[in-house]
Amino acid sequence: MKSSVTEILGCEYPVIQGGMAWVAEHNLAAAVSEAGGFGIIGAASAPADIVREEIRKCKALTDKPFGVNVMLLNPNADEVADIVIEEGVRAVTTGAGNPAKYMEKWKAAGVKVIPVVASCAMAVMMERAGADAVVAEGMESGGHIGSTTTFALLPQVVDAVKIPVIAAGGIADGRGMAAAFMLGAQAVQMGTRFVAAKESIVHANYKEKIVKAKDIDSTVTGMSTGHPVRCLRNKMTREYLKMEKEGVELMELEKLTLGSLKRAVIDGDVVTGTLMAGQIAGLIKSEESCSDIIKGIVSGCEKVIGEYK
Ligand code: TUI
Repeated sequence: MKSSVTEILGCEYPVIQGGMAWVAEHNLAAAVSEAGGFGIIGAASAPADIVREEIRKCKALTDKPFGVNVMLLNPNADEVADIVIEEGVRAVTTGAGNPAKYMEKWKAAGVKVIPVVASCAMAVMMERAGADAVVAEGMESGGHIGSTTTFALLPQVVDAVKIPVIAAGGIADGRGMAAAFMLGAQAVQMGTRFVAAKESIVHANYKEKIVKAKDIDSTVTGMSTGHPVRCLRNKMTREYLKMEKEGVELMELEKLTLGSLKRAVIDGDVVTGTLMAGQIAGLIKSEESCSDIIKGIVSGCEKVIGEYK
């Protein structure tokens, strides 16, 4: 299953793994790339030397191309931007900001640049700055989100730019992938589905929360702070939302979330940890290998498109 995006990324299937903080480490990225998708190491807020180590560990596990997600709120983003060049990484995706200041040097080094956008305006800006493709990410996604749904955002971004568009948010099976293609996407990016993958290092408690989640089990914290984050409802989100409603100061709110993603991912603290996940969590019923996930979504997509024809 080829598309303009598999050409850009050098992978077999148009299935990209989201660059999730703490979750998207070398084992997951390598497993996704080995399975024919495109794995991504999430640099998130990691120190730059850790990101370099992660890239090297990933190279040791796979000869296939993989990428790095540069989270633009990371104070180390400048250093990470250079490391991806030094390590010859095939592609970068970016999140939570505008990567324009890195674009020229990434392009000059031959790194493919795929910013994640949540609006047409940002997509157009990124195309003008030289992006090879964009990920149009709907608010169904887990983690830091924009305000438009995938179903509304995707066709508008597809019409706004000439570069390929990758759909993200609310996609976890072949039907979702087929729907994204119908709306003009050239590939899909999935996060939550890969959090629950066998090769994902995420704590079993967190994976269980995703597998047991229902359609309405996610919520969005931080609407008032300008950093909305979608995660599964738990004690932490209840306290956060209560404090947010009361107009508690940002510093107080941040105390609740400091280290809370690591607590969930590594320690399995599903009570006070942040369980970032998308609205599609309710569709995920079991822990599967990356290979089974990718084969399943691709064959499911082909089946749906075949029936449609
Ligand atoms: O980046 C993400 N998802 C993330 S980043 C993250 S780490 C974090 N944790 C807590 C608070 C903030 C970050 C967890 N999940 N997705 C891509 C994405 N990018 N979604 C939305 C955006 C975005 C937002 C604003 C892209 C550009 C943008 O532009 C603002 C500007 O600079 O004009």
